[in-house]
Formats: sequence, C-alpha cells, structure tokens
Amino acid sequence: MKIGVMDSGAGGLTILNAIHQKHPSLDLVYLADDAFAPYGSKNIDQLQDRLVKVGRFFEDENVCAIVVACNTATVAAIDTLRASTSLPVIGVEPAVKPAFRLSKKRRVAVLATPVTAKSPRLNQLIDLWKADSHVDIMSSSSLAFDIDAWPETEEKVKATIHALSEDMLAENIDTLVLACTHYPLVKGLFEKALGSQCEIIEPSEGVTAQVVRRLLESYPMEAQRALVTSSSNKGRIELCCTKETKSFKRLTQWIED
Ligand code: DGN
Repeated sequence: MKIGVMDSGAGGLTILNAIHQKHPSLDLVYLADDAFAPYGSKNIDQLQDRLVKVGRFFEDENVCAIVVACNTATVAAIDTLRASTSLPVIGVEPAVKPAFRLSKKRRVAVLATPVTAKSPRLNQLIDLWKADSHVDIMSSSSLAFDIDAWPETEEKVKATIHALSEDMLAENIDTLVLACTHYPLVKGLFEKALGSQCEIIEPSEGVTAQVVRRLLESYPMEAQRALVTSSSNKGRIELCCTKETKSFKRLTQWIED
C-alpha cells in the first residue's frame, strides 16, 4: 500500500520517518512543495488551491491515502482537499490535549506558523482542553523557512529559538507544543535553550496511529496484510519536491541512510 505524505518543505519528513519506523512495510511517497513555501505566509485561498493540486499529484501516484504532514495546510485547507478527492486524508493537529495533561505548572506554550497560530481550529482545540491552564500561543513567520534553508541559516535559527525560549522561560512555561512539523527537526536546540524542566511535545506518533486507523477502516483486508512486516515485505520510500533545495537533499540523505 502506498501512502502520500506532503509538507511545504522538509518538516513533514519527521512524520514520514515516524510512519516508516513503526510500519516499515508501507510504501511512502513524500512531496516537499518547496516551490510554494513558506505556506505559513500564504493566504487561505492560495493554500486551498495548492492543496487541491497536491491531491491530484498523489492521485496520479496511485496512493491509497494522503497525509497532510503540515499544521498550516491542515488548518487552512484540509476540508477543501477532502472535498476534492475520494482518498482518505489525514491531517496533523497540534498536540494540545497531551500538553495540558502533562503540564504540572499548568503553563503551556504552543509554537506555530502565523496561519496556524491565528486559526480558529487551534483556538477551538485550546478552549476544549485548557481548563484553568495558562497558554501562550506563539508564532514565527521565519523559523520553518529558515529550517528549510539550513545550514546557511543555522545562526538565524539558533537566535530565533533562543529569543522564543527566553520569552517562554520568563512566562514559566513547562510544556511546549511544537505545532509546525518543521520544528521537531531542531528539537535539540529547543531542549538546550529551555532546559530539562520543559517537556516538548510533537505529533508524529499520534499521526502515525491515525494513519493506521484510517487504513484499517478504509481498506480492512488489504491494510492488515500490508501492515505485516517481514523480510519479503519491505516498503519503498520515494522523495519528490517541487523545487530542489540543498536542505531537502541533505535531509533525504538522512532518510536514505
Ligand atoms: N511544516 C509546516 C507546518 O507544520 O505548519 C510549515 C509551513 C510553512 O511553510 N511555514
């Protein structure tokens, strides 16, 4: 079974990697839409049009499900994509529910792109789970883009993370939700800046479980067979991009090794 996974750039590789680690028998095709990045500064209409095109790409690839491994595209355009294809579409949602459960001080920060940070969906999720917790919704318009341009932007990425972390520490935050799939690629920098008292949460395990649930629902027999891992049942990973960047090349080597 072939699954399509997409993001504006390299961030969704964190989700692809989690799916592959847990279910190495699945075939995966990844699309990095670098030609249209950053998604975080596009408007909703542009993102919806683009996601319909991405959906067509995956239909031509004969995938049996699409994973939108991008918080920004999920909040802005997942309904439009679902309306334009008969394939199951799985999105990525900020892991706010586990964050509020984990936070001992009841002080949580959610870090996302501006589109995700402003989205009604994120705000609804927070209202649903926050109870009496304090929550800071923080955004960066440049961080995802700079992570894609790594290593040239290494110093800028470090400075952005340092400044964001200072604000979080000043607010006594003990749990941080990474609500952009690019950010787990630099999780180590957040850990260093925030120290061990702060838990950092990212969604790749939850998305992987949701992919499996949807496959079993939509293709019960085929999915059960495809999910069996054996030496004769090794999945293929295909990596595509709409514009080749150095960082994408570097990250794909990490997947291929
Ligand atoms: N990885 C995307 C997300 O999860 O929102 C980043 C979008 C962008 O291009 N800035």
